[in-house]
Amino acid sequence: MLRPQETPSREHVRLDGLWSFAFDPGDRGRAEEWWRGDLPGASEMPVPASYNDVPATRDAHEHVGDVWYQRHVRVPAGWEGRRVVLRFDAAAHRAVVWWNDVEIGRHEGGYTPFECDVTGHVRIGETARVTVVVDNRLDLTSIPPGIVDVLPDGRRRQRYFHDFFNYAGLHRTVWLYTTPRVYVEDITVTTEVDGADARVRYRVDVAGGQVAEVVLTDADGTERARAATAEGTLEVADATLWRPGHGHLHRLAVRTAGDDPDEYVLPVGLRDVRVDGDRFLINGEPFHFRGFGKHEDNAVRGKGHDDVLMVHDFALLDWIGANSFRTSHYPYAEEVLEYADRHGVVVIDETPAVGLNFEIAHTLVPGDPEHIFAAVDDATRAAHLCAIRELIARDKNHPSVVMWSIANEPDSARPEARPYFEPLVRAARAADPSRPVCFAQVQLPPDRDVISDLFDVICLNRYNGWYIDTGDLATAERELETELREWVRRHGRPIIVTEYGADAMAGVRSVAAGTWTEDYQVALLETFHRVFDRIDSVVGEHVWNFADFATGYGVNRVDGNKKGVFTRDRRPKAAAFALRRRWKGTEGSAADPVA
Ligand code: GCB
Repeated sequence: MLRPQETPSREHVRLDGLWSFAFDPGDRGRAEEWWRGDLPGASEMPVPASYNDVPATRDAHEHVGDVWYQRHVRVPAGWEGRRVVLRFDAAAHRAVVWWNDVEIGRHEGGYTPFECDVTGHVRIGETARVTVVVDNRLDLTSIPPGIVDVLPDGRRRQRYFHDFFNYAGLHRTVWLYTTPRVYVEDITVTTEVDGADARVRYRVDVAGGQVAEVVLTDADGTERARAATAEGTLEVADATLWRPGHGHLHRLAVRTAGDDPDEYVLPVGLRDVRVDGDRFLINGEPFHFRGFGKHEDNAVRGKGHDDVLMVHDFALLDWIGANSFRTSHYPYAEEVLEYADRHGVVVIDETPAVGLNFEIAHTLVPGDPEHIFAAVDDATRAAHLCAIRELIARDKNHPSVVMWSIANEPDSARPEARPYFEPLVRAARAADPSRPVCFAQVQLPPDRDVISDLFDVICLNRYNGWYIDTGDLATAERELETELREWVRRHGRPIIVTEYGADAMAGVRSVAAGTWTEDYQVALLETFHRVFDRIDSVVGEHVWNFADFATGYGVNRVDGNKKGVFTRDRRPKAAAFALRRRWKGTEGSAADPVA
């Protein structure tokens, strides 16, 4: 799915800003058809943002159910005769959209975009009313799954099996954009590197017409290859490659035939990715992942995309010497991937399939099913499949994305996990044969896991010294090493430790390095690093987490999860300097933090 852009044939208007907004705790809106007029009792709500923490009430923070957004839109006069599209980059988690009185689209899945073609509804020059209802409920058919309890007093309470707050709303940009009637619907590129040369295989889908030309240029605008077919291979001799740390981008300009041609320009990074034995290769060279599992999370705006925070986070990744991150536990805003493309940051791109596991959450589920796969059904599977396909459809052309993670910590000990995951892995490979596929595995030894052999890379989330052998790093070190060696012996594939870490309250220090201190966090990370450095097959270390983040309430959470090496407002803890020392070889010092 192509992201809106401005070209000679395309224009767009961002519908960000303050929208009219109403909570609907009594579920009246759909019955009373609120889209037909002004929202009753409306307040104002910024877009993009999570709505939860903006109004400063507990009810807003904990709202479960529908909320309504509305605004008026004027379609520019110059768009007469064009195709007009309303696009939502994200609506968490289910949305229905109306253009004046007419329903124009609905979508499920809170982290991928959807579009509504409004060409037939638009009257140029008139002002239209756009209304969106967004439902944040997670149930056993949604990805991620959850359960909504209805309490004796009639209130709803949302439970889920993952460890981050269920922020909701219009988290990303809303666009109104135009194309010609014959338009470039999609472009798919895969790239291969062959010594100094590169190859771009491309396919262009044109709605209602033909491709006129496809031109590949270098970053400085020099033409490198050209074709006039919808599908083909472009050879680039002596190519400047996209590589980690060097986000060199070519441009693939596509033009359709006819007297009203559409033009679209896709950034393309020439690189390839391969797993060979226990190595992860980018352009044929072994790559070692250094970085984090992150979250889209910040004070007040929740999961609302924010360029300021994004650029700052990338600056901190650079400062600390990270070369990669995982979009735990859902697809991030496309701006993030585009930034990673431009700056050579490597990404493991994850679906929102987090919490397919009752063993971790230890929660009571209605009907008392024995395990998650006894509780989910075909609808859940379909939602998971859809989440995989939508992720790949959106992100397939980003050179920064080197691997798909199709789930985080599912219950991979259950025999039922295998028939559940087999078709999903097949679907991911069918949607993109060019990238490895993985999932992040919860603390289970190789003899208890029934699905890891289906995947290309062994990705392990490990909490030795924290949830296991709490406070005992000597035992943690021994057991981690024993377990990793067993993975190497059984699977012989590359291993990335996709999570390891300890909660640390910023400012709590101790010479005894007890749990929750900054000192224990440093000691735990160093323990893991000693083990990694003794095992060649470990090709990646992603600390959990980049920054502290909001979670639901819990007796082991103090105002959220504190495993960040930065605080929620991005101040470094001691661990940040320790990581910088390891990853950059520079003495990180508080007195000289930007050196
Ligand atoms: C995990 C999860 C992550 C949690 C983390 C923790 O294994 O993948 O979502 O936040 O542990 O801190 O408990």
